Amino acid sequence: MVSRPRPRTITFVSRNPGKAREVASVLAPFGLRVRWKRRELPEPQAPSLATVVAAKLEAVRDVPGYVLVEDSGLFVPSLRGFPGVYSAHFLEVWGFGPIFELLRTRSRRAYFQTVAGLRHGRRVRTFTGEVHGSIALRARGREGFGYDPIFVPRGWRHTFAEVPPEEKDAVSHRARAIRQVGEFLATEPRW
Ligand code: ITT
Repeated sequence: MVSRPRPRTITFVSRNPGKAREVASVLAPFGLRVRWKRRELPEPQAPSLATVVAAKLEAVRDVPGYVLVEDSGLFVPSLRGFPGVYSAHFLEVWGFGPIFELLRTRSRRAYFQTVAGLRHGRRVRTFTGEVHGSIALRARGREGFGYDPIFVPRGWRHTFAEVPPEEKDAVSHRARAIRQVGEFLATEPRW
């Protein structure tokens, strides 16, 4: 059996610098260096993160080596999963205001989900991570990005934006998905 050398570098394609930082720090303990390629990928209107990731994986076919993409969203079950797959667009257009308004009379329970997609040549794999918690009564903190100021993980008193990056990385949806990527590459050297 011929085993291939393990990858040392992964190219992460995204427009979001906050994601790139988190992906790099989660993969570092696996001995993987992350090269961030800043690129806006097509995001079709799709019913699931997995469908968006499939489109992103298709769009990075031209990138050589091991390539990673991901799509994430904040899902509020009492809003039937909204903003979910529309999280980026909703935040850009409306900010947090309408979410606070809608949740005045509804359950504040929420979760983040990340679907990560790994490509190497023609092979692709996906990995999913989630973190459950609730929507804060107001935005708090300056760390992180996106919805971090309004998300409180279950069992925490602080939002993701109120803690140092390592604390978010210990439990986050993204870290949970990306750690699986690191574990997969560590145990599947022939992939
Ligand atoms: P890509 O180029 O990787 O797609 P993006 O910022 O457009 O970058 P998404 O579509 O996956 O990424 O993001 C959906 C939205 O959810 C967007 O507004 C993000 O800021 C937000 N988001 C994603 N991950 C988050 C996290 O860990 N904490 C807070 N908000 C997050």
